Amino acid sequence: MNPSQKNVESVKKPRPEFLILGGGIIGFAVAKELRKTEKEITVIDVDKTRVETLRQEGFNALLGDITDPDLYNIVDTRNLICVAALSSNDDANTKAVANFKAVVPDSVKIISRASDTLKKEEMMAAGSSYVFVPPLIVSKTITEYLDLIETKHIGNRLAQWMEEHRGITLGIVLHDNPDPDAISSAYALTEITKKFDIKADILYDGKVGHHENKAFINLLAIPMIKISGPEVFDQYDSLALVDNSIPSVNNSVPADQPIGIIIDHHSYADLEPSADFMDIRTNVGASATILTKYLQQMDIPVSKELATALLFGIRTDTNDFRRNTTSADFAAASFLHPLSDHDLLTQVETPSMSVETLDILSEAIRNREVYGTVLLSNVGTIRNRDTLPQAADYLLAMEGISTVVVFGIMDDSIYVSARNDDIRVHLGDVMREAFGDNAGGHPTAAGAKIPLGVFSSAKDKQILQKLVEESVVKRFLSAIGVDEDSENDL
Ligand SMILES: [Mn+2]
Repeated sequence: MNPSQKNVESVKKPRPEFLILGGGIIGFAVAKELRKTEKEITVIDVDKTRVETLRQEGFNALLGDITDPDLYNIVDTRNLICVAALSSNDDANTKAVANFKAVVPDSVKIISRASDTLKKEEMMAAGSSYVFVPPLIVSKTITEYLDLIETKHIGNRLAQWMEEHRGITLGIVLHDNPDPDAISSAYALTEITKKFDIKADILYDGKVGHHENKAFINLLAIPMIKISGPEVFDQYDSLALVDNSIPSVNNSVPADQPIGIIIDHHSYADLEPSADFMDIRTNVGASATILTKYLQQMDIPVSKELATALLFGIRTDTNDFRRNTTSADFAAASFLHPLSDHDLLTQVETPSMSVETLDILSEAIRNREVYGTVLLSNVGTIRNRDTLPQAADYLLAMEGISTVVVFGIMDDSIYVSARNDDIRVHLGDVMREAFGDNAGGHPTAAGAKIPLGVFSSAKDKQILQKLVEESVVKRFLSAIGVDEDSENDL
């Protein structure tokens, strides 16, 4: 053997950008994925066979105990960007995190894997800047997929019912004295029935009381038939109940009348709804939200009038997103907003919410970033700073959110508006800590006006937006004590 080839490992240490500690299932998978980006990777594992396998796969692999405090000596750490402790052993990972934290500069990020949230906290305390918990990631992915399957399944079942009843006549019955949610939902259902050559009429009893509701029906020209007596129902092959579920309860349908379709979001104590097809989701704020989902799933074109009607339905039933609002309602509203006729909306409603505020709210919903229970949203350039606190108010109604920060740029300043309903936090103090003398406020409502001076060198508008966003988000999260890496989807 050529003497110069002896001890070749001790002469030339690997100089990784990414150091992976633990070459098991996850370490191996991560290394494989990173290799695609042509990064320098070294994997360290205590198991000889594993190291051998990794080498056969073409990886730089070293034998070593990841809990060894001198481990960093076996690699050249000059190019190091990240150390990832990915073994299946929580305690070993925690030790490795602490060991590396003590020797590498702060610029090197240490991340790790934990089997539960308790271990996650230990690792964070040891110096890990990002800890992932595989069971949580897996369950989240699966739940999202199951959600998708469920909505698809229900959509398919409605389509199937319609297919089986192709060509019939359908009476869509609203509850007595119908409101915009019931009316818009029925309107959406008639659009769906058209696809299946089903001729549907919207039937109602009682009065359309509120002048807003009258304006709504007239402006959108929704055809509705007032029920003249029980014989009306005999004219239809089948009946649907929308925004209500039980024959004879809050409607004039005879109690023993068979029902084809029920779509509703109310619950009825001990009364048991019954129909061929039923979709009752008591966890959403409006029937219009459910119908909007159907339109999306079934690829039914949504006209300006229909979008406007449904949006108005969701808004009135949730009292402008203040009552029983879930992320499904926000998602539906966000889908409908760009399709709807804003002038028409202003004509219909008493201006409890200006079109401008609705624009900003829609933008805020789209751009939201959620960290734990904190929601932040950059709405970009604004024309009226009063729209920010209004948007923040509405977003605070979202499930699981206790603090909202909405911000935007006007003239030469960044305007920040914050709202919260967490009594443990004094928002005014948090805002002052984040933005200094530019901010102030009360425990549950606060604001800031920050001069753009610091960013004025950024000529490009997009770069400016990005800088503002990063700065506001960072400062606020740090002041309120929330980890920036804890971003989640909502
Ligand atoms: Mn309703």
